[in-house]
Amino acid sequence: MKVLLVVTLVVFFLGCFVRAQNSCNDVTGYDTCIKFFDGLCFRPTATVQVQKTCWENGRKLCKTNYCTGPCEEGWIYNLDSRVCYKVLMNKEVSMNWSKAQRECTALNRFAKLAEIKSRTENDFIKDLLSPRFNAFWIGLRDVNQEGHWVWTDGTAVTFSDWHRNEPNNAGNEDCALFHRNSVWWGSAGYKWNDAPCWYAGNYGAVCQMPAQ
Ligand code: MMA
Ligand code: CA
Repeated sequence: MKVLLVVTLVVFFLGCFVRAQNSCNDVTGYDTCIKFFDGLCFRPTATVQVQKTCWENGRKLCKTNYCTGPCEEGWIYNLDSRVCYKVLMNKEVSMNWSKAQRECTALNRFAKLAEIKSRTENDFIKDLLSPRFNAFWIGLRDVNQEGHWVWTDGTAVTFSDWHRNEPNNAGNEDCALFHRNSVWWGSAGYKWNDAPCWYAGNYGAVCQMPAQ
């Protein structure tokens, strides 16, 4: 009888352990920078979308789990802003600003280039960017009035993360992007730069859309 009880208990706790390992909230094997989306990962529909390995000085630091949460399949949820993001970076042909905006809308009619209103959102997005692309368009322009930067929803910039000496409108630059590297600056660390809207170098884009 005692043995049976012990066996039952062991099986029960082992079961819990296995279940915990399979849940989003488990940190086994990962380091502390796993991002939790409290509660959401426990929803059966909330799938882990991206597992990104972070590196520092050639050392594997951690894996970051991102969740779809209440977003459409293929999008990543930011619990802080409650916005869904998708980074366009699989294109063979790179895109200028207008094409990037169209590509976002083509995914969903409520989608558009990202409008980044806070440091938290900015950091969240920067984590999603791939070094394979040198820059990523965002929904910010000064087309109507030089130096007056406006998000595509019409709101003026409150938060910004321009690179030093940017925006400089070098030869008429009216569209903003995250810039990884530049021959002029070296590593730009995905600070913002203004670039010509028609330019289509090795560029991706960041789309956003509301959660469902
Ligand atoms: C490039 C281009 C500009 C940027 C400057 C910085 C030469 O132009 O990326 O947008 O402002 O570099 O020197
Ligand atoms: Ca510039």
